[in-house]
Amino acid sequence: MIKEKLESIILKRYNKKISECSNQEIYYAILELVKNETKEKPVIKNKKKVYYVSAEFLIGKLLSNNLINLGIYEDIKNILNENGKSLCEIEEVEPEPSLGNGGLGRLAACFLDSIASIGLSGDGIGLNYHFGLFKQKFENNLQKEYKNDWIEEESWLHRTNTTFDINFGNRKVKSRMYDIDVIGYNEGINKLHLFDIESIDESIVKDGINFDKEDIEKNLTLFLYPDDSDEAGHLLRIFQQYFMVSSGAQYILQQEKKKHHKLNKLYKNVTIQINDTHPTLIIPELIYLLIQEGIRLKEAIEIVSKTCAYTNHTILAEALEKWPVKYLYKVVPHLMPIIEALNMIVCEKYNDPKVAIIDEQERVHMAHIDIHFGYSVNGVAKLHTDILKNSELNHFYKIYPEKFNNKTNGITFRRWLLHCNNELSNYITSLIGDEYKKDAKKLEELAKFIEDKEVINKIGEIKSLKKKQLKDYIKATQNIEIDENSIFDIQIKRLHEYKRQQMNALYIVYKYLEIKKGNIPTRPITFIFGAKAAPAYVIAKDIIHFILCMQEIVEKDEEVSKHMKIVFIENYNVSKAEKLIPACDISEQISLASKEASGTGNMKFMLNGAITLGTLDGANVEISELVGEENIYLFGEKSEQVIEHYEKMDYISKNYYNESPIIKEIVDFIVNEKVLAVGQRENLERLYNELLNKDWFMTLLDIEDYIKVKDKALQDYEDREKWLKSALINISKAGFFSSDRTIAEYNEDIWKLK
Ligand code: 26Q
Repeated sequence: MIKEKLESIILKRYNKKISECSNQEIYYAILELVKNETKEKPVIKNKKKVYYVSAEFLIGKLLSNNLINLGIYEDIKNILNENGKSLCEIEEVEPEPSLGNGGLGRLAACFLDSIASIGLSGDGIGLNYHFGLFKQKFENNLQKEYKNDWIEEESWLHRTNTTFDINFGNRKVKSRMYDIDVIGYNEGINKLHLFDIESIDESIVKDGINFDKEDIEKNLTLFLYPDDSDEAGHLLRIFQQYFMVSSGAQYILQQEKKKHHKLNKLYKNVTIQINDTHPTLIIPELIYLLIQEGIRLKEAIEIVSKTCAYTNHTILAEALEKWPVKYLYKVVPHLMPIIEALNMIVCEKYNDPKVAIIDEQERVHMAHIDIHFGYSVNGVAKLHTDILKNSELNHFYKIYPEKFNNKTNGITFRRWLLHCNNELSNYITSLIGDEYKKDAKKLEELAKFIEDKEVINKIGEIKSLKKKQLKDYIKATQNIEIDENSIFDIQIKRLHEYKRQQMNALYIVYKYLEIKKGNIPTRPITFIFGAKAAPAYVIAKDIIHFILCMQEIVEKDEEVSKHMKIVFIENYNVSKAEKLIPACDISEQISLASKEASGTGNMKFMLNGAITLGTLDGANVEISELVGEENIYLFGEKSEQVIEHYEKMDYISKNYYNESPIIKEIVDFIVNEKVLAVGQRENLERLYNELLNKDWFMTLLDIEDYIKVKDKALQDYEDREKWLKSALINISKAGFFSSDRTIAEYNEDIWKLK
C-alpha cells in the first residue's frame, strides 16, 4: 500500500521511478506522503484542551519522527533500500527548523510528542522565526554567527487562513497562523500553531545577523531572542512576546466560541501552560479580551487565574524577566492599566514589596504575574522545585503552598531511542518485546540480563557501532580523525558559565600536561563539545575560543594527539545531538550544584547507555537515586553548601588558585605562550582574569574533585564487563524519564483534560 502510494506520488511529481530520483526529490515526495497520511488521522479530542505556549519549540527534523509515529518507518526504509536509496541520507536533505535554543525549547517539543502520543488534546503556540537561532561557524578559533535560513518553499509548515489583528500602542499589524501537524505515536494528531507577521522582510538582515531593530513591521519574527543590550532590542523582545500571546489568546477564544463554549467557563474547557515567563503577557491579554467580551474585570481576573499555569525553568537571577514599565507603555499601553490593577490587588492583599508585581524601580516582574494569577507553579526536577519552595520563591510558597508542585522533566523515547539509536532499540525489543515503546518503565525488565555475558557484549557492540558512525560523521563534516577505540567523553549543551564547560577545558589542560610529563593515559580519550554561546555573552565566547585553541594545540602535537583529541562540533543542534548521544561513553553533567534546573541531555545519554559524570544538580539527583551511586560518577559540593557560599559570600576563587599548585598550573596555562600563539590575547586574558578574580560559578571550588573522579571513571572504563553492566543498568532505569510519564503527571495534577 505505502509502496504504491509513494511510487504514485513520485511518478506524478517527477515522472520517474524511485531509483531514478535524487535524495532531494525523494524527501519532498515522502513529505507529501506523510501529509496525506496525516489527513487520514483523527484530531485528538478531549473534554478539555491544553495550549502549551512557548517562545521556543526545538522540534528537530520531522521526517523520520513522523514516519515512526505513523508506524511506517520500517516500510519506507525497506522500500528505499530496495531502490538503492538510504533513508539516513535522505534525512540529511531536510533542513532543521531553527525555533529554539536549548533545554526549554527541546522540552516543549518532547512534550508535544507525548501529549499526542498519550492521546491528550493539546496544541503548541509559538512564533515562526525565519532565521531562529543563529548558525554557528568557527573562524580563527572564534564563534561567528550567521543567519539560519531554514524555511523552504515546501515544508512541514502549513499556511492557514487564520489571521488576527495585533494592536501595539502606536501601530497595528496582522498575524497569520502557520500549522505543523503533531502526530502521536500510533495515535491521532494535534497541532503546533506558529504565528508570523505578513510584512516580514528577510532582506534587512545584513552582515551575519545584524539588522535594523526599530522596524518592527519588517523584523518582528526574524530571530529568536534578539540582542537586548539596547532599548530597541529590549522593545523588540516585548513586541515579539506580545505578538505571540495576543495571536494565541485570540485563537484560543475564537476556538472556544466556535465550540459554543461559554467564555466565563473558559477554565473548564481550556488550560494554558506558560513555558517560563516569556509568554506571561497572555495573562493580562486574556483579561483584556474577556473584558471586551463584556465580562467585568474582577470576574475576568478570576477566570484567567483558573486557566493559566506556569512552569519555571531557571533560578538564575539574570534570566528572570523584569520589564521596565516605561517599555511596556510603549508596546502594550492598553495592558498597563490591567497590570497596574493586578499589582494593586497584590499590594493591598500582601503589603510586601518582595511579592509585588511592579517594584520600586518601576519594573514589572513577569514571574510574579504568573504566580499570583495562575493556578499552578511547577519546577522541573525535585531538587529544583525544592529550591524554588525553600529559597528562590519562598515568599510565594508561603502564600500559596497549594500552587507549588514538581514535574520532573522527561524526553520522548521515540526520538531519543527509537530514531537515534535504532540498533539499540531493536535489540531491546528482541530481549523484552516492544511494550516499552508505550510504557517506558518496562525497560526495567532489562535488569534480568545483567549477568548474561552475551547481552552485555552486545550492548558493547552496539556502542562501538554508534561510535564508528560518529567517527565517520566527524571525519566527513569537520575533517577530524578520531579513534573509535578511545573513550568518548561528551559535553553538549548551551554554553553558559554555570554549566562549566570551562571546568572540562581545565581538565583537558591537566591531561595535556600529564601527557607532556610522560603520564600516558591507559586508553586515548576523545573530548567532544557542542555548544552555542549567546552572541552578546562575552565570557561564553571566550570559553569557546579557549577550547578551540586547545583543540588546535593538541591536533598539531603528534606526541599528545596519539593519546587525546578534542573536537568542538560546529553548529550543534538537535540532529547533531542525535548522532552524538548514542556514541557517548561519559556524559558530562557538571553544572554548579543548584544552578541547572533539570537538564534533559543527561536523560538522553543515560537512555543510550552512557555513564554520567556529574554534580548532584537538577535531575542528576534523581538519576543517581535510580541507578545507585555505583553506576554514576558524582563529585563536587552539594547544593546546600553552594547556596550557603552565596549567602555568606565566602567563596574566593583566588584562594583556591594560591593554595593548590595544580590549579595554579592549569589556570595559568590559559595565558601560556602556546595558547597565545593560536589564540587572541584579549579573549584569553579576560577568561583567565574572570576565573581568578570572580568565578561566579565556582569552577575552582570543584575542579580538584572533578579531576579525581574523572580519572577514576576513565580507569574504570577498562573493566569492560563492569562498565557495560553499569550501562545496562542506566538504560534499564531510564524509563522514569520518558516525557510520557511527565505529561501524564501534568495531566493528572494540573490540566485534568479527560
Ligand atoms: C531571559 C531574559 C531575557 C531574554 C531571554 C531570557 C531567557 C531565554 C531562554 C531565559 C531562559 C531561557 C531558556 C532557559 C532554558 O532553556 N532552561 C532550561 O530548561 C530545561 C527544561 O526545563 C532544563 O532542563 C534546564 O536545566 C534549564 O536550564
